[in-house]
Amino acid sequence: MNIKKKAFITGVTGQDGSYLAELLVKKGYDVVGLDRRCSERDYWRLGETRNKIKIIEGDLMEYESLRRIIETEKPDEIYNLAAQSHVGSSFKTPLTTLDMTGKSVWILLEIIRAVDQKIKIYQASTSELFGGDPGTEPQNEKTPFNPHSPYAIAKLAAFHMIKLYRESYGIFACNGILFNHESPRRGEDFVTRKITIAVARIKAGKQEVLELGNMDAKRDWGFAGDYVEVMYEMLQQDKADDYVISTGETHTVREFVEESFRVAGYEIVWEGKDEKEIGKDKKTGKVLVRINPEFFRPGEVPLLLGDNSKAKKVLGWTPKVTFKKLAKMMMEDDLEKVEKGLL
Ligand code: NAP
Ligand code: F7E
Repeated sequence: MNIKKKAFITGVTGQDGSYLAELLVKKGYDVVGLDRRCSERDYWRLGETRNKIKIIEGDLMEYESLRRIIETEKPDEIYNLAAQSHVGSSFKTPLTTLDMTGKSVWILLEIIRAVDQKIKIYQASTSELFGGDPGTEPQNEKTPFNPHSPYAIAKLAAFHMIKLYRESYGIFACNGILFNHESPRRGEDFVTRKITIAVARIKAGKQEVLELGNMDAKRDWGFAGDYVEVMYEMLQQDKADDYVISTGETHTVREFVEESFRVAGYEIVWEGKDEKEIGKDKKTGKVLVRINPEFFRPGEVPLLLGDNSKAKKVLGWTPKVTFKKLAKMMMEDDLEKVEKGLL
């Protein structure tokens, strides 16, 4: 008789949580998701999957209630995806970020240690640990860390706690050092989704212009649907370890803007420099993109580019969706949402 495995996902209402829940349900898991109370929740990311999983109210910062959930549900695997995940916001709320993104991992590890050391845990670590110093790319598992934001510092502490509990207590704990990954379910204040929503609204005449911060920043953008597969794979190995997950391609924010407008039928021409830079519609000369210094960050990560050879070799994983396909997928989805009056 096959005994069903059970997974507990924190952050199940977020981008990655929704794709992971879908994947694990397909694989025959019982899935339990943690959901913090909010004033209105429509579970739009989860869609049909909402009815196939169990949602339990709780909060990352509540030791006792998290412990009760884990003692009662007895999961085989925990996927810790919940966090204050916005780098820009972490400069505005550094202490909350330290708690939600860093300390919460201590809490979970302590619960595993107390309740059942056989529970495996996946930690949503990040390429932000590298800080993107020029000359260190492509970044892999051996690249030195140099975090440049309260978010990255909190994630760095979490990274080391995972490693420490693995090495000290033998807990099956893995860090997935994931580079940026996006999708039509991406939060609206991350740059890719902010761009695709704005382009779709501009095309529909609902918005005049797209305002951005640093367009020179380079990111290695992949698709969230591809990346959740590798979270699962990490926990199925004989040995717990840490892996860089990336596409191996890097592009500027400006290139993502150009590509998104291209999918929507525009060609953007650039004029001016730094804060004066503008993007115009080649056909009409209308300004569609400009810089708003409000979106600059006190600390920036200029260039991320990942070397995923270890994940390829050990986990047999390769990303299916790369830059152009990703921009097209997101752009087409937001064009449709705007057409339906959803944005
Ligand atoms: P996301 O869409 O922002 O989702 C974050 C999730 O965490 C949401 O479900 C959120 O709940 C939940 N959460 C936040 N604080 C909580 C609390 N105190 N108690 C319970 N739940 C809480 O993030 P994502 O893009 O899916 O990323 C998933 C994880 O991977 C995050 O840890 C992120 O830092 C990390 N990561 C992401 C990327 C990327 O490019 N996407 C790359 C590397 C690492 P609400 O719905 O209530 O807000
Ligand atoms: O910014 C620049 C910004 O907020 C990307 C998170 O999932 O990936 C994500 O962090 C770049 C930065 O993502 C705007 O300055 C310009 O250089 O989309 P983002 P992020 O900071 O890279 C990592 C791997 C994570 O772990 C995080 O959880 O774009 N940028 N103008 C802008 N960014 C935003 N958000 N808004 C702008 O208007």
